[in-house]
Amino acid sequence: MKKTGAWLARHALEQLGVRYTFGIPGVQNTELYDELNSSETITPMLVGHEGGGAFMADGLSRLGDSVGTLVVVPAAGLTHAASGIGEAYLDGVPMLVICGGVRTDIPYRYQLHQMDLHAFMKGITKATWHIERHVDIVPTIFEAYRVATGGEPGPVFIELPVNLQLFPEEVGELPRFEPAPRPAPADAASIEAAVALLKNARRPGLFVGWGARDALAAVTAIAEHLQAPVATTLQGFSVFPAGHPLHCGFSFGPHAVPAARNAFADCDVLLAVGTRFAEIATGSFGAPVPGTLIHVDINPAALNANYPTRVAIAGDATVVLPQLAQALRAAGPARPDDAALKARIAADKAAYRQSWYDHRGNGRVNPARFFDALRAANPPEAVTVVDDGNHTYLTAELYPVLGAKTAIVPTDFNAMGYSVPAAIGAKLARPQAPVNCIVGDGCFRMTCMEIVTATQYGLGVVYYVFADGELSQIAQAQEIPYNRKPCAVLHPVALDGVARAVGAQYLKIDSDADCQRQIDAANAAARQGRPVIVEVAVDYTKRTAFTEGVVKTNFQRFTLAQKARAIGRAVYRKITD
Ligand SMILES: Cc1ncc(C[n+]2csc(CCOP(=O)(O)OP(=O)(O)O)c2C)c(N)n1
Ligand SMILES: [Mg+2]
Repeated sequence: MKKTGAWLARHALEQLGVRYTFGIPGVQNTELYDELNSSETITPMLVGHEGGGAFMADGLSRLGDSVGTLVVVPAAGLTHAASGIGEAYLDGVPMLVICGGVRTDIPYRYQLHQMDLHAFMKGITKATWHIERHVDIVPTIFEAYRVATGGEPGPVFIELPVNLQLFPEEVGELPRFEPAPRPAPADAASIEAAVALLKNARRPGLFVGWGARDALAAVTAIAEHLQAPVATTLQGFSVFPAGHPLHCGFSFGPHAVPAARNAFADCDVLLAVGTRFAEIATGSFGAPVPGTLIHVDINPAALNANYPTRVAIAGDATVVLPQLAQALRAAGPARPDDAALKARIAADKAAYRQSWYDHRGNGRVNPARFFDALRAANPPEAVTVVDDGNHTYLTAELYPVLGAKTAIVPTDFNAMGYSVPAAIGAKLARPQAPVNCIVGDGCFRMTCMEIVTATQYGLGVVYYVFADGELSQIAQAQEIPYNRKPCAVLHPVALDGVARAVGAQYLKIDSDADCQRQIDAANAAARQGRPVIVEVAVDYTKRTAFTEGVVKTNFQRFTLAQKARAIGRAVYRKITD
C-alpha cells in the first residue's frame, strides 16, 4: 500500500478522534492542509495568528473530549505558537503540535524556515519527534498522543518533513491505536496512612487543583465524610462547585477570601489533590500549609517540592480518590453534619460580597454587581474563560462557578492574551453552553483580532472587556512602592472599532444599572452565533483579597534591610512628588 505522508498523518489524527486542527498553511504543510480539507471528521481551522491557534487548541483540550492539535509551519509559525504551547505545558494540558519540516531529500542548508525546532521546543513540550520515514508516521503520532495524554498531560511536538508529506511510499499494514492502560491504583499502605491521619484530624481541610477535575464525586464524598472545608487552586477554581456548602473559594491563608481564610485557620491535616503548590495557588507561598500534609498528584516531582508531606501518593486522582473515599467509609462512620462550619462559610461569603457592595468607588461598574448580573443571566453549565490580571482574581473571588469544570484559567505560565482565543476553543468543546470570556483591556488588545475566527465559524462567544485603562494587576503593585506606574497605563483603544473590524456586536456597560440589560442583549446575539464585545467600564478602586494578601506576604518575606529600602523609597517618592 503506497501512501503519502500527508495522508498517513491525516489517517492517524482521524483514528485519534482529533476534531479540529488550528494553524496557518505555508510551504511545509500545504499538502497536509489539503488532506485535512478532505477529512470528514476533522475541521482544519484557519486562525489569525498561531499563538491564537495554540490558545484555541488549549481551550478545546481543557474542556472537550478531543485533543487540541496545531498544524503550523516551522520557525515563524512555531515561534508564534510557542506562548500557547508553553501555557499548555505548565498547565498540564494535552496538545499535539504537528509542524511541517524542511526537506530532507535535498542537500541544501538554509532552507526557508529552517532552524533547530527541537532545541526550541525542549523546554515547553513533553517530547519531540523528527519523522524520517513513511512507516514511522502513524506509529509516531500514536505514541506522541499517548505521551501527551498520559501522566500529567502536556504538549508534544512532531516535525513532519515536507518531502514525506508530498510523496507516496510503501508502508504495509497500518497499526491500530492502542490506548494507554488505566492508571495504577495507590498502594494500600499509603491509603491506610492517609486514612489514619484524616480520621484523627481535628480540623481536616481539602485543597484541590485542576488535577482533581474529573474526580468530583470522590472529592465531594471525602469532603462530606470529613465535614472538611474545600479550597481550590486558581486553575482548579471550577473543580469544586461554589454552590456546595463546604466550598470556600480560591486558596487559603492571608491572600484568600474570608470564607477560606477562616475555615482553614486551624486546619491541622490537609489533603491536597492535583496541585503543585505553585506560587499563584499558594499566594506567593503564603498559604499556611500544615505539617500534616497528604499530597496526591500524578506528577511525582510535585510531591515534597514546596511543602514536606506526611503521606505522598503519586497517582491519578480519578483512581486514588475513589480508593481513599472507600477506605474512609470502611474505617468508620461519617462525621456529623458541621452546621456551624457551613454557617460560618456562608456568613463569610455574604459579608465579603457585602463589602464590595458597600465600597464607595468611582461611580463606574461595581464588580460584585456585574458578576451578580452575569450569574443570574447564565445557567450553571455556562463556561467562563478568564485571562491574566486583576479581572482574574475578581472573577475568582466574586463569580460563583456552579458547574464543575466550567471555568478555565491560564496559570503558572500566565500568558496574557490567552482568553480571547481559548474561549473560541472552549466554545468548540461545548457548543451548547454559553461561553463568557472575562478579559482585561491589556490582555484583550494582544489577541482581539482572533475574534474574526469566531465570526467566521459562527461561534457566539461573549467577551466582557474590563476596561480600566491600565495593566491593573501590575499597576496596583507599582503604585505604593514606586508612587508611579511606569508602562502600565494603556493608550485608549476604540473597542467599538475593534468590534466592527472583527464582525462582532458591540455593547457597553457604563454603570451598575446597565448590567442586566446589556448582558441579556449579549446573550441574545451570542445565541445567534455572533461573537459580542461588551466594554465594561469597571471600577477597580477596591483591591482583591488576593492582591492585598500577596503584597503583605511578599513584604513580610523581605529582610529588615530590604523592608527599610522599600519603605524609604516609597516615602521619599511620596514627599518629593
Ligand atoms: C505576555 C505577558 N506579558 C506580561 C505579563 C505581566 N502581567 C500580568 S497581569 C498584567 C496586567 C494585565 O492587564 P489587563 O489585561 O488590563 O488586566 P487588569 O489587570 O487591568 O485586569 C501584566 C502586564 C503577563 N502575564 N503576560
Ligand atoms: Mg486593565
